[in-house]
Amino acid sequence: MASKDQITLGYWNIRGFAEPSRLLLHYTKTPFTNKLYSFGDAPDFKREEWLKDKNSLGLDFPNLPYLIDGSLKISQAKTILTHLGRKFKLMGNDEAETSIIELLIDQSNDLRQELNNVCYRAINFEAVKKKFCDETLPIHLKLFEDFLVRRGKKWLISDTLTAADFQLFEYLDHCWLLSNDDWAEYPKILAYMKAFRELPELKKYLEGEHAKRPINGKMAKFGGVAVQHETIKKEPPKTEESEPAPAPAETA
Ligand SMILES: N[C@@H](CCC(=O)N[C@@H](CS)C(=O)NCC(=O)O)C(=O)O
Repeated sequence: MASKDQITLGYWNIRGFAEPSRLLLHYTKTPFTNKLYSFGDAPDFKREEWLKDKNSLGLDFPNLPYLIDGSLKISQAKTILTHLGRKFKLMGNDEAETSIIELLIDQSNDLRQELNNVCYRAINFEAVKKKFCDETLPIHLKLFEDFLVRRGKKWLISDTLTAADFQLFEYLDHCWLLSNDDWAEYPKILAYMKAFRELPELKKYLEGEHAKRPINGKMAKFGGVAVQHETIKKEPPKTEESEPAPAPAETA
């Protein structure tokens, strides 16, 4: 097995764009150095820790996340994920499957970018969040729900995981944490996320380190501190016996 020194994944001390690759590395039980950079405190959120390293790592395009895999040094989150996908044979069994996996990685990335606009760029956060949850998110969820129904597999492509699953799960989870809806209209997605959470290879990581790490930087309007699944408010399914919903968790 490779030593911890073979692979270094560098990123902010958040889930953000690096977590799909971290999940893949944990799933494949790959030892790696999880290099975490911290932001300074408000109001400046200084990036000194990263800036000290930025131009001395030998990256052609210095950015976070980055991956050092032996002599290979790359940035760009999707490139890192597909590199790891190829390395661990998680990019499908033929060209067509690989293309669909890449499509799914791009599609779920689009969703994350929309979420970023809400979390980092919204001026009127509550209004922008409402528009995202009422209009944008349902469009994405319906597309993924229909895809899962059409394919009829346990995971996106087949009954074994591919690189796309690590990213889709992660970015759906970011949206789930923000959303107040129970997603009852998307039963396949709910089953998919539940099955992912229960993967024996990932359960411990998901319930430990992963759950404690915020999804966003601390300057974000949402997700800058870790939000626990158990405490975030979800509208309960509407049944006569429904209990009142718990109080919302404190967020960023
Ligand atoms: N397209 C790049 C975007 C990378 C990016 O925006 N990185 C942010 C964090 S998510 C950053 O702080 N980069 C460090 C820098 O700009 O120096 C990717 O997907 O990896």
